[in-house]
Amino acid sequence: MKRRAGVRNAVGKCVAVPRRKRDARKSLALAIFGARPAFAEQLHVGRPNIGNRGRFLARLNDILDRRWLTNRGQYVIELERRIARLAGARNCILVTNGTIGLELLIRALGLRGEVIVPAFTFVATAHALQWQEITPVFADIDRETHCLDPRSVEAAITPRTTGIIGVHLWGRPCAIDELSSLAGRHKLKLMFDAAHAFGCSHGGRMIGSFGEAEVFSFHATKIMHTFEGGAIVTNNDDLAEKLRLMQNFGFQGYDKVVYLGINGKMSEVSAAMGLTNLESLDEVIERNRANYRAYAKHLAELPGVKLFPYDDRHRSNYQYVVALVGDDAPLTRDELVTVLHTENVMARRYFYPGLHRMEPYRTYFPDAHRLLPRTEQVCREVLILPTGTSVTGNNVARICAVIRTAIEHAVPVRERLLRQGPPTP
Ligand code: T4K
Repeated sequence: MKRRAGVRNAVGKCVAVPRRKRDARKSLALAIFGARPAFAEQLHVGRPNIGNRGRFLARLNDILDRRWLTNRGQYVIELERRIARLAGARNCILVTNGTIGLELLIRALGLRGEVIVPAFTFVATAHALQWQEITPVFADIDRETHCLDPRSVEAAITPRTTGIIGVHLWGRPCAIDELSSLAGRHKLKLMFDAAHAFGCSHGGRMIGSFGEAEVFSFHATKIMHTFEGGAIVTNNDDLAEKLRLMQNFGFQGYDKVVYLGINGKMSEVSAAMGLTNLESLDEVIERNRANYRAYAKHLAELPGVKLFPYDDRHRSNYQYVVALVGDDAPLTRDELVTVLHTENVMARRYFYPGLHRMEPYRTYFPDAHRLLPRTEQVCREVLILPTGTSVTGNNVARICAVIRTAIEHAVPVRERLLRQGPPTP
């Protein structure tokens, strides 16, 4: 009896692969078969964008000449002013990094007990709560936006709930209107982790002015960076004043401490990098958009693989190129990651395996996955591909050629990977 031609996909279903492609292993130009890797050097997700080097160095010299290095110097003040304007918020408080920004805001808002967050986010969102002995309660996400599903949030509310942290994942705004009315009805504080969403909008309004406050990350890998850094933006002047004191040990003047505070200040050198990067933000977004379009073109009509869509009603920074490798794809996401890494394309599985499967949350909530079916699904599918100013259109074409070759020759590729042993990631 003739055997069916194909490979088993992620859910064990047989997916057809054309005969011509199944028998082509000898001519396959993939590094897993011994060919030269597609890239001589590793191509990373999150390679920092560097703005005008000359302007940064001039600012650096000025800082050294003036010997004012930190404690809200003129570059920090100037960057705060520009970010507040860009984000459409009255106040901006620059901080050491996004995680400290989240921690400060959580404390300044007086959150305690339980706070609802997605499990599909970077671990800092939950750690910022747990670090302060507040329990993060995981709600499921929407399959289309990868952000909190308001129905799942509502189902997670208990008498101990004091707040909700929405995350604008990949820079795509979460369900801001629904979450706002939910928070209003249940008298909960609503804040946003906007680490990915600098330069993005929700309808006609920039991300930065929603909820009680929003927090950006300016880590080196972000579209706009200050080496390490972050910002809290808010229209609430009292909250801003409190945050400013808390980030500087609680000092009000030289000798008077009025709050329990920490050191969450940004240095002048970081602010100088931020100002320099801000000047080229539009060019960086344009490059990201062009790369996104190139990926969309080159990956079109590939079985089981599609790009996470950005909603045209909102402005986006296109900082993440998110490919979704479905259960119907001839290769799994993890198999593709191994193929790409062998080609020196360091694709990432953000935010696998989901916070509910990481410590300490895995131990605290061993059954959480039962309540998070869409998080589980998306964690299996997401493949982040390199973009940014160090990635050219030719690079994108070559990365996509690797993916296409692997998918179209799934049978020999899988056989080879099985012989090779467990995947690298
Ligand atoms: N909330 C959300 C939703 C977040 O995504 C983040 C951070 C936060 C909160 C917290 O904000 P911060 O406290 O970090 O400001 C990276 C970043 O470290 C992290 O900031 C970011 N999210 C997350 C999505 O990505 P990793 O573990 O992937 O970083 P890493 O060091 O592996 O960098 C990625 C790649 O970038 C590397 O393989 C190489 C390349 N790279 C990296 C650095 C630092 C460079 O080429 N040059 C560099 O200087 O987490």
